[in-house]
This record gives sequence, structure tokens and C-alpha cells, in this order.
Amino acid sequence: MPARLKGPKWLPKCSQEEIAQLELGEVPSLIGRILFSKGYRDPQAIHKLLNPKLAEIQDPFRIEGMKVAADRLLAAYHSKEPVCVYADFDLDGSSGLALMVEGLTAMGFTNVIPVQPKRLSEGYGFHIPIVEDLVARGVRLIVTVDVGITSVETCARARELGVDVIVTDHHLPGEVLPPAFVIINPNQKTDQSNLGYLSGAGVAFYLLRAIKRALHDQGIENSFDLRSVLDFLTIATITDMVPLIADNRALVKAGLAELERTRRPGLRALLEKLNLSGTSLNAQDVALKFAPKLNALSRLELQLLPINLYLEKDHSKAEEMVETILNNNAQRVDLQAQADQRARENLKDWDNPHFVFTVDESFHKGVVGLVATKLSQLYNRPAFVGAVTEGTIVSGSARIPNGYEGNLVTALSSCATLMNRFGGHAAAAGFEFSFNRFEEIKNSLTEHFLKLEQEAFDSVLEYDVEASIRDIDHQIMNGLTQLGPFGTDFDIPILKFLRLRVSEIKTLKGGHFRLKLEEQNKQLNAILFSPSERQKNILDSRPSHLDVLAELQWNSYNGRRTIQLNLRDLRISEEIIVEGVNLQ
Ligand SMILES: [Mn+2]
Repeated sequence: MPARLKGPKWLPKCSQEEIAQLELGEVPSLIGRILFSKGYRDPQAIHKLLNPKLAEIQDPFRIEGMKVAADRLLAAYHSKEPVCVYADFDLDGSSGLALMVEGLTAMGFTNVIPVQPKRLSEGYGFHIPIVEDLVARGVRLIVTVDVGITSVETCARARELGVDVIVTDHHLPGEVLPPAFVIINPNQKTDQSNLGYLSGAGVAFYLLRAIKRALHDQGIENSFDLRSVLDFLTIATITDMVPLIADNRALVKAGLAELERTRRPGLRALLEKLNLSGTSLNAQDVALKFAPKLNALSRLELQLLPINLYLEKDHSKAEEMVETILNNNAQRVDLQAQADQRARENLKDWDNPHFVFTVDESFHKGVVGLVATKLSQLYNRPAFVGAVTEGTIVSGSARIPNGYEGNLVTALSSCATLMNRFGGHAAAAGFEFSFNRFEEIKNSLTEHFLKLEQEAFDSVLEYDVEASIRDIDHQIMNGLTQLGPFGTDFDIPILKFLRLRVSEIKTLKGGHFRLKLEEQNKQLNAILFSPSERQKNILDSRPSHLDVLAELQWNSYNGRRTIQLNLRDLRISEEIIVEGVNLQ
């Protein structure tokens, strides 16, 4: 297939001249320039950003419905009524479930029943048969976590059966709200709390805070420390990709420290196995190393779920679970690699420049999203990947490459009449259709993408500041740690380096590259994971000088920590410095 060799445009987040002018005064450090690029210019705002405080997070009772919910739960507390917590199967839901079960039990609720639907066979949502089953078991109070805001029918059925449902969710409500006992969702139109950035587990955590306070107001004290469940909350907040701003920053900063020293046997064992024990954890460790192992569990629908590991009290059982998890993850990696390979074969003769689309009977439904992510980066265009089940139904996922401006939901809407269902976000969506519609769907997607302006396809990579290797030292790394946690809406800083001399290029297992880059005799190691075709071509041409976009990170190897550049993109330098002569 023709490689799309044009790379993404590199654009600064704010004018570099403005930053340069800033340097005319008291020369700010690289961190100062990064803060400036992220829009922080006021010393007070910067102080607040660098020192987020748990004591300053919002009052939970500012969220609409909180008092009604807390009162209902306190009634259940006094009457020792069973409380079912019904949570989504993803890590947001599972972590929210764990913190509710722990918190309620620690505060003296005697009968807390955790429930989750199965990812593949039951699917996302708050399901009527599960509610009916709970009623048969005597449950009359259900608290949802990370799910329920669109479950109009299930809430109506629950009401019919005499069950009070407290919906806690953070997803956007639809036109019709469910007839629940009360709804706690900071994204409701009428909610005044400004806490719409909380994860599903975050909303549940604010409910726990409200319950603890309401008990206290009745003179009932308990030894439950809200801080002790911040490890769960942190996993949820990072993996659900909600904005790492305001309260979320304070919660995740404290939560990372909590996770680092967690004594929960399951989390401890997983940290040990992943060599993350005894180091200072950052949000990227959780997002890229820790959470994917837990995620593999629900993807493959096995007997063991994240919640089981979260709540396991026995150390040797927890260690066995971690063994199983890592084996499952290896199985997931295998399934993904097979699907990946197969997808590339399927796409060998693909000549549509706007997107790639492959469906196959051999794809496992649990990995299509991961394969789509990889293909979108490899081909630098939207990727649609579907698993064909029973020869007739295609269910799949779509992803766009980093920096691509298009919207997948809009794209899928262009063939809405051909789909059984679809949904999601601009950058990640899911869909289902009958296989006999495949050709028509491809045609209507092509039409859709053709109609869009050409510029819309040009992907863009944004960077914060231009830097030089001379700027990079331990002090900068410490500054970055203080500036974190980084994540959604508070991105890890991306630096641009120009005209670095390439002194070594090595290929690593898995197709990654390791480089040594130099500037004025100062050298840094660099790593490039999963290069695109274009990046690979550039490195295969053995360039003498490169311009790169990179994030800074620590690389630990054999107990030694070194600073390395994690490359986001690269291109051959246009102006090359003749050895010994600096053209600037
Ligand atoms: Mn969620």
C-alpha cells in the first residue's frame, strides 16, 4: 500500500516569540517556559497548580441530589438494609465499586453487595434481568457507579419492583432522565457544582465523603479514612482519561502516593511484579504499565476480575491472582499480535487514502480497539477494525491517530442507517452492523471523508517549548515531577529539539528504536516506540541530524536512573550544522 509519507505538522501551543521575549527579563527555567506555554502566567495560579491541596477540594454536598442520597443511605445504615453497588466493568467502574464496598463496610454498613455486568456477554449498562435477580435476593436499594444515567427502562422497572435506585454517574445525560430515586451526576444540566470533570469513581467518592459527613453530623464516628481509598480513585481517574485539573489534580497527586505505599495485597503484588515497587509512581506508570494488565482481565471475560484483586485480603492468593493476570495479559498480547498481523495482510492492497477498514472472523472482540489504535498510528489515518461473529455480525472499534482533527462519531453518523448501532467519542468509537452492509458502509465513509476539507486530514502535533539538550538535567526532572501529574487536559510537556546529531541508531525487539542524540558534545539517550512507516524510513536512511519532538522521562535500568527522550516524532533536519561551526 502507498505509505502516507507526509508527517504531521508541528505546532507550538503558544508563540515561541512570546516565550523568547519572556526570557529577556529574569531568565526563566525550562519549567517556567513550559508553564507559560500551558497558559499559567499568574504567580498565584502557578503556586496553586504546583501545590494542590486535598483540604481545598469541593464540598460533596454541592453536587445536586447529594443530601437525598446520603439520607437514604443513612436510613439503610440504621436498618441494616442490604445495599447493592452496581458498577460498570471498566476500571473506572471497578475502582469505584472497590472504593464504595471498602468505604461503606468500613463505615459500618453490614450488608454491601457488589455487582457488575459482564463485558462481552452482557455488555455496558444497567440491566433489567440483573435488577430482577437482585430483587429476588431481597435487595431494595441499589447504588450505581459509572453507569445508569441513560437507563430509563431499568430504573422504571426497578421502581415498579419497589427498589430505590441511586444513580451515580458522570456520563452525559440524554434527553430523558431515568426515573431513579435520585440522580447524582455533576454533568446534569441543573447541577451547579462544576465537578463535571470527575470520573465515575470520583462521583462515588464524593458520595462516600457525603455519607461520612452525614454520619458524623448524627454523632456517629468511624475509623474509616477517606484517604485510604484514593489509590482506587487514582487508577480510575487516570484510566478514564478525565481532565487532570482542579480537584482531580489534588486527588491524583495524593492518590499516587497512596498507591505507592498501598498495603492491599493485590495492588502490592502487581506493583512488585511490574518492578514499580519502591519507585515514585507517576500517572504515566499507572496509565501505561499498571492499568493495562488489569484491563486485560475484563477484555477477555475471565473468572478473575479487577475487583477480585482489589479486595483480596490474603497475600498468597493475591500473588496467584497476579500470576494469572500476567498470563492473561500475555494471552491478550498474543491475540492482539495475531490480529495485528492479519489486519496488515488484509490491508496489503488497500488504496483508500482517507481511512483503513478491516473486518475478520479471526479477530477477538476484546482486542479490536487496541488493533485500531495501532493501525491508526501506523497508517496515520482513521482506522476501523471489526470482529465478525457467527459469520454475520460485525462488531468493532474505530480510532484516530494522535493529533488528527476529525470526529469518528460524525463519520459513523454518515452511515447511521446501515449500522445496527454505534457510539463513542471523537477519538474512539464502537459500532455494530450486518456483514452484508460492509461494502455500502465503506462507500459512505469514503464519501464522508471526501467531503471534508483536505486540511482536516492533516494531523498536528503540538509542543510546548523549544529546548536544547543543555537545558536537560536532574533539576528539570524534579521540576517536572512537581508539575505533574500529567494526563488529559494537562498534557505531559512536549519539547522540540532542532538539529541533534545522531551518533547511534539501534533496532530493538518489537520494532522499537533506541538512539543516541548529541548537541555540542552533550548526549542523551532516546527511545522511539512503535514507529510509523514514515519514521522507520527516516531512521533506515541513517540521517546525520534530526529534529525531534519528545517528552522527558526517567529510564531505570539495572538500578540506574538516566534521563531519556521519549520521541513523539522526528524529521531530518533541514539545516545541518557543519562540525565545529555553529550556524546560529
Ligand atoms: Mn467512566
